[in-house]
Amino acid sequence: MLTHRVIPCLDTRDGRIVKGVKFQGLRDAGDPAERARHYAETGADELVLLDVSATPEGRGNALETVRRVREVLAVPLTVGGGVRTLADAQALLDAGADKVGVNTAAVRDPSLVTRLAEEFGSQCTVVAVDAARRHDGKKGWEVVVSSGKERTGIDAIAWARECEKRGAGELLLTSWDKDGTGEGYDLELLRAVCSAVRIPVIASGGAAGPEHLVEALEAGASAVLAASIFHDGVHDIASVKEAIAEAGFEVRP
Ligand code: 0VR
Repeated sequence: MLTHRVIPCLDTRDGRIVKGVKFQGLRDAGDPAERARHYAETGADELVLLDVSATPEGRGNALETVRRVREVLAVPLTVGGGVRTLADAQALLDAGADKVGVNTAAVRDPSLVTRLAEEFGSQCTVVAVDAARRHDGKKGWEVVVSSGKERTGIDAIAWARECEKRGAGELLLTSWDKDGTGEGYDLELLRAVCSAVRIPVIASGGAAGPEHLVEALEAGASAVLAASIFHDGVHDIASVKEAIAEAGFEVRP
């Protein structure tokens, strides 16, 4: 049984950590390198750095942020946000990322997943899938892109399967509905995706306490990502890992 990973997420805009609800109302939540060091020292298994700057200027210092976080981090670092080309990915890997996350650009051009996996390897290729429950009573979830601003109508389960087929090494599955709400992960979405693919699925969006992370692992996630609870200091990584171990899951102490 593979060890389950606890992964804090640093959403950053213009070089600062931000946090909102359903990707909106972003408030300042501190300095990326400072928080990264704290998370690494208190047991984070990996870190995700997600640049959500909307403007090219904001994106300008993303590489600098990666370098600063890399300096203080010994655990694997996944970086996403605005990656559109192999060159974008190469720049992030050169700056110190171990894996690159793609989201909107891959939905627009799915061949990007194939090309990233072929060029850098599946282990470097993470596809972030943001999924929202369908409207007007329809069942299932659709893929949302551009920080949740655009509903694509694409079935999220089918998209997850296509990413696996194209060589994605793992999926970072965020529930748009649950993001930042503290209501817990969308467990139905998790169960549906985890039974549709064989590659690792990282649960994301909604965690407010250790019990939520345990539920996500029970739903089949290989790893659990959280932002709000760790940034707000409501729970620390050690207490979350204790709960996961008590629930009978393998976790790095
Ligand atoms: P919580 O643990 O619920 O705070 O959220 C974890 C995870 O959903 C977020 O850190 C991250 O995936 C939210 N993503 C995006 C965004 C946040 C702001 C703007 C855009 C995006 O496009 O994913």
